[in-house]
Amino acid sequence: MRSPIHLLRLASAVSAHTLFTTLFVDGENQGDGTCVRMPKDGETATAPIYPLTGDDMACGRDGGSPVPFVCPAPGGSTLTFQFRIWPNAEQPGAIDGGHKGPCSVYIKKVDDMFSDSASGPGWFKIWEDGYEAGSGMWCVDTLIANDGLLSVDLPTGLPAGYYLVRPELIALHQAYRGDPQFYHGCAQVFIPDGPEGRLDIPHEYAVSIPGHVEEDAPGLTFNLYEDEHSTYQIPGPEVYVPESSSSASASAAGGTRKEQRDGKIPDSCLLKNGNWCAKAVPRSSDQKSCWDGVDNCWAQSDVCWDTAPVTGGAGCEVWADYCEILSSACEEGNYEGPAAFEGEEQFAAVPGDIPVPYNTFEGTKVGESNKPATATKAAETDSATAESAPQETSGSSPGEEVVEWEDGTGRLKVSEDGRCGAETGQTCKGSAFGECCSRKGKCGRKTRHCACGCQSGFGECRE
Ligand SMILES: [Cu+2]
Repeated sequence: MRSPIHLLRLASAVSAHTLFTTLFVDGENQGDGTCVRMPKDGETATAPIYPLTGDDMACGRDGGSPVPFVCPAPGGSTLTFQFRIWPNAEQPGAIDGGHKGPCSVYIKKVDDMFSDSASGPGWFKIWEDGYEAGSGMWCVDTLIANDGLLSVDLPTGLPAGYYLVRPELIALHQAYRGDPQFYHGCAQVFIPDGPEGRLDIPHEYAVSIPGHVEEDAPGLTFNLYEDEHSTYQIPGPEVYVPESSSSASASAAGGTRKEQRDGKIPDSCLLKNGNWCAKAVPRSSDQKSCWDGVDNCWAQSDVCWDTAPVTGGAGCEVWADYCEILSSACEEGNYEGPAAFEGEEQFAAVPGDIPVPYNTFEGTKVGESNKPATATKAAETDSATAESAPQETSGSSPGEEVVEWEDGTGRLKVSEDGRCGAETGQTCKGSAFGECCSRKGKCGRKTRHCACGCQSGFGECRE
């Protein structure tokens, strides 16, 4: 029953795990490691993160250390996270196919990106995907099919400011013996404008990390080889998507607008590698200033290599080539300088098309109706239109199937997939998922299901 082949493979290829390496904002590659907190030790960079109670649960190993850059990402923009088996992309691959399991995306607002702690309270989940019975795909299967790329829209209801965004994968192949494996990391983003007011997350959605999942949660002890996949429950809090207060014009009608002060990638940046930036070498006109320029160049090069993330130093090599050019010029007596920098930032090849955000478990996202931009965005990109439209439909169609029912007591089915409410015509009463139907239309037994917005027409409620 257990596949010994997989165990062997794990033993011989330690790197068959995965790491979140690269952020894309609205399809734009921010550069490997740029604005991403990553482990510093390349040997263990892709290994699962332990323990559940440790601070590394927040942003991964070394995730308590901020990186210098914070990437701008407007509310509602599409964030794409790339996961790689090989952090420096020396070989292709997202994660070993044996690592089946769910994915989630959490975010946390921070006042100060460089001093606030990533671990602790303030986190909430904006997206999740587990197992989809229709296609037989786990979220990790979809991730692999999308070449390691996972796209999620930032909510539109987030006030301007600094945020940590945390994609999380859980591999369940060893969960049955008490070893669910977490793979996660954090991107540092800045939202320049958003609705007025403080970010006020309803208590039932807010979590601390560590502490966002319970060790004995059904979704962490799940037996991938024996349990019915369609009964899988994603661990952690329910998804909460803050919506803009009124319509899409909320930001025009006031709202908050902030200037990014911290972590801006300088305009003077000639070249970037991870979170390092090259600055222009000072002008030179004689032998001494020429060689001073060369020294300046190599000093910057040292910093580039010292700070290169586990994704590599392709940019540092480009910079070193430039230093060589400057050095030859001085040697040849061409002291007027420096020569113009003509190198270019190096991007690892993106392994596939940027996928369209999809959402299996939240059939309709809160606030989606007042965001016609989503549809337009897909239609505008003509190359994307053909593939993306059907993909979106297939992703959400099982949840949107209209089950006929007349009233709250009429023809409700007992929930077979953990969903409940008017949209599905399913009740939690008598279901395997718990008797209460949450505000978001999911069956369960916890406070967030049985109180705070519990839907009494579709299951039990208690105060
Ligand atoms: Cu692994």
